[in-house]
Amino acid sequence: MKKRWWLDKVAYQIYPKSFKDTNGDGIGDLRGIIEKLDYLKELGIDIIWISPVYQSPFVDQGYDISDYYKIAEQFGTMEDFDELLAEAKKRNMEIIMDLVINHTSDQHEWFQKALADPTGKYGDYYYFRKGVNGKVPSNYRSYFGGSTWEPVQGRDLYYLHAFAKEQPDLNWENPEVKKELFDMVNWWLDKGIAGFRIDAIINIKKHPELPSYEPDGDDGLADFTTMIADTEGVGELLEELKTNTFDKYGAFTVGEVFNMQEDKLREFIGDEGHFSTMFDFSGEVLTKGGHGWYDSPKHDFKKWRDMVFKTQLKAQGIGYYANIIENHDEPRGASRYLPEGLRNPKGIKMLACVNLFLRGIPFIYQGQEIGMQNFTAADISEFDDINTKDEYRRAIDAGLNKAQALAVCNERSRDHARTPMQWNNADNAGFTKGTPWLKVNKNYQEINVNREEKDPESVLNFYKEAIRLRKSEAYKEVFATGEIVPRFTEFDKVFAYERILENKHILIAANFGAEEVHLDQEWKEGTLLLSNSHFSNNRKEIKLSSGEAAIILL
Ligand code: TEU
Ligand code: CA
Repeated sequence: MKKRWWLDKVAYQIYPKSFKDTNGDGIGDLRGIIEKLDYLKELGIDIIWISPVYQSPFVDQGYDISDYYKIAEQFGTMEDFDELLAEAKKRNMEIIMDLVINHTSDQHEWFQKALADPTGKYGDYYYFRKGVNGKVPSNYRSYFGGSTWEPVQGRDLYYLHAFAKEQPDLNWENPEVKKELFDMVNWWLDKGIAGFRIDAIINIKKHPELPSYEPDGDDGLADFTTMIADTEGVGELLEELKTNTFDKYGAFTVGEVFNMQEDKLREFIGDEGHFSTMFDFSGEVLTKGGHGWYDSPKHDFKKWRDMVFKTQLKAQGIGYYANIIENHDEPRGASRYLPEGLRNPKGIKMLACVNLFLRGIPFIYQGQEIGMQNFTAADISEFDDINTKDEYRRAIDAGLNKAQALAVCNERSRDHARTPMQWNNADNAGFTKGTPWLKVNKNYQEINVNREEKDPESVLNFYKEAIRLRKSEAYKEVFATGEIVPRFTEFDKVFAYERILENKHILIAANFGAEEVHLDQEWKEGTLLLSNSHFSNNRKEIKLSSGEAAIILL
């Protein structure tokens, strides 16, 4: 039986490159994180997930690791890391690392040796295959566009990469690979980190024959996920990983799992599951599909709300999800989930209410707590992200003009989440004294930590209040483990649910619509626990203005 010590905790994701720069090179660093630990403590954070800080050529911002045992020079040293860990512990906070083990960087020593001798020991660390009739071995489309097969110069050989060609996939069928990875995981756990967020993990199990599939686009390719969905046995690998590593340390693990087979939830997050928890991407995935961002479905409030509920209900009696509205791969939650008229402090606080009190552990992404939003690029060159550049090209290839393709990226780019953290109203929002690696959002004069700390009505202070409520002695049990029951779903623009434990009933209700709504009166005797405006429940009904949210104890 799992010990779920983390259930009444709140987690926070740091994207180190954009968090805080202390040496003026324009790149956030470990010392910057140390500097801001008190800020996070004050916010109410217990667990910090740090996106990759390992040595890397940064083709995919550190998700391409060239040495698992080294800290990237830009970010600092192993001494800095150890200090960060110690300083976090002093404050009773836990650190979890990013575990990127589906692939390495092409600069990793293993891959360099494999390239030099594909038939030798290290060749079997990756997927090298012969071409078929002078062409690629099979027809998968990589996540970042084009074939997943990259030719090896001077030979009739290709290697497999689910993501960029600089991210070759590791061969999890090879016991030596698993041993190397498990040793590495244990090395980090021995240091005293609490666990891992586990990257792209569903991709580690490949179909043994690596077959081709019916093309799903004009490029003659089929999505890599088609093969993954057609593959059995990822569970065995995940169990092996767990028993050889996490289990020995009681580690906290959160899986980044897309495309899980529907009936496997218990195996993933049940009492004996592969992970402690995994992110709920079900709402986010609603805007995936088509041939790229340019022809994928638009956000639809009702579909999103109903999907969140469906997922929550499904997990009940099985396990707990990790709940997010944004991360480093997504646009800002405020820009995505709020209608244009509500992308203001009131609306942003409302969004916080519906997200933070769901069943499961909330993960706040850096800047979310101050209400950071998307930016508008005037030109594609303002984007840095490899994925955004690929999606721009896909849009152009599909016949969109430049302005239209740019608009697509302005809506969906991963860089929206990667602009520097806005600390104050000084140059570059106080993120760096140098030139930031990615431009600061123009709205930093208004949206920044320093200003919001002083403003009792700010988004930041609301987040603090909401987190305090979630973790309060009186209610932490009901929020952590209580049942969830969707409410008022007959209202198309209302997001409301009850959390119930024994005789405690708490209603979270929010109005995403432009019109005022009147919900029924059974709550009229309730006690208001939290409100994002001037809610008065001393009346016969619950009346919520546009953008209003209330949390009421019955
Ligand atoms: O993302 C994995 C993933 O499944 C991708 O589909 C992701 O959603 C991507 O942003 C597509 O738009 C993880 C990391 O979170 C991401 O930053 C990395 O680029 C990727 O793995 C490769 O390591
Ligand atoms: Ca720096």
